[in-house]
Amino acid sequence: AADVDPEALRRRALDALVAARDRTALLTDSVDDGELTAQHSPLMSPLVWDLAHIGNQEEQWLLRAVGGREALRPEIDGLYNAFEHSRASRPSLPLLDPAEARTYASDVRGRALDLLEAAPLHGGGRPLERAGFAFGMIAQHEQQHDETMLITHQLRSGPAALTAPPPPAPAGDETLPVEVLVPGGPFTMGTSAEPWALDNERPAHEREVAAFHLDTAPVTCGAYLRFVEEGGYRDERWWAPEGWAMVREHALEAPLFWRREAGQWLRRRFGVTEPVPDDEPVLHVSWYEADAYARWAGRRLPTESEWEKAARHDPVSGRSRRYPWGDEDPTPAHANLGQRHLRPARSGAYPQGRSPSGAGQLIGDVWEWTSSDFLPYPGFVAFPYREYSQVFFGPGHKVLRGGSFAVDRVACRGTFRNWDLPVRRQIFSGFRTARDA
Ligand code: AVJ
Ligand code: FE
Repeated sequence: AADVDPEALRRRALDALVAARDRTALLTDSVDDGELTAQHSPLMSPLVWDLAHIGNQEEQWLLRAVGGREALRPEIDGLYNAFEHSRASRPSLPLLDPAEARTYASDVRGRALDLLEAAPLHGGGRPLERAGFAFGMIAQHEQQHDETMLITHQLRSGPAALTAPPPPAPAGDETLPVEVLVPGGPFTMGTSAEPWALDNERPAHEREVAAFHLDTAPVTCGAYLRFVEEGGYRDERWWAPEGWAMVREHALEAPLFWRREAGQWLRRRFGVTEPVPDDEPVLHVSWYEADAYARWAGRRLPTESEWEKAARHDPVSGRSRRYPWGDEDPTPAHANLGQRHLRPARSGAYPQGRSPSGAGQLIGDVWEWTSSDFLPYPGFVAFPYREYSQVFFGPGHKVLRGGSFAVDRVACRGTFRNWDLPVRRQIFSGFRTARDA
């Protein structure tokens, strides 16, 4: 499945780095300098922090670790270390200004591309360099911050700075079953083969998963609205204790960015207020809200292993695919990825992206909360740094799967794991529900 030819890998790395930088430019050139340095939400960094942090990570891993170069600006490392300063405190740091941040990031990039041109990219060598891993990791890192910056765009007030065409409509007059059956038995979870898989996706290992039913599509705004209107946010029965405390403390009554006006539910989406669409996956719900909805519906969230089995297991061959549709990299016909659209597609879209079980939209559209805590797989080894995954393992973080419309394909695959606090709602999060067979 994976390219091993060094020239193909070099091209793949170059394309991924260029695509990430084009997207970073779109996100940071679409607002003025005042907006780049402003704090749009205490939950987020100023955009100019993400920009220089992208350059700083690239410098540390490509120029210094791979290339053995001296630091270009050693004095700024601390400013852009996410563990030294909280997001809320970042605007008061002596950050590079927008022009300096752009110059720094492009200076680093020029040197990184020189390194890529000369990199051996063979199968041997140091693990960081094997199959261009460091280049792939840095492209994924930049794309992850591009998603973070898109969240900041969603949180900012004022008129829209970004526009995009709507995603494709569902295929014709097809009526999909509400749920699909995933047969019981073992499957291979995680990967040891995917060259740019991050440490937490490794290694491949066998898991036993009993038969279960899974929603064909993510839960829609229309379905979620019934939970809202039938008093879901006022009934303690549906909520985990911490979730109920969150609902009471913040007087929650609907997903983030929704409001009710003159008997109609509206939502704000990238600077535009519009009616809540009925058949689009619900977005901006916390794990607690997803968990409460599932209980109200008489169902539950899928476990992370269930999600991955539904997305990857091929019952004919018995092997796990890279994606629901097979091993082929995502194209625009498979999934809503890469910020090509600024919203999830309606339920039933992307028929070419379905899994063998018939589940759709597992990749792209909305991140899907699972019931599982973020934990290491058996045989996990932190690589190349403990702060990517290891320091987050434990019951405090819940796993999200599948990627959203805001995730680039380089950072999305059947094995990819994301995680966040169960109270988070500004992320592009939705969910689907399951039940035992
Ligand atoms: C994997 C999305 C949780 O954004 O906090 C970026 C990715 N790690 N820089 C995050 C990450 C370091 C991470 N998530
Ligand atoms: Fe980062």
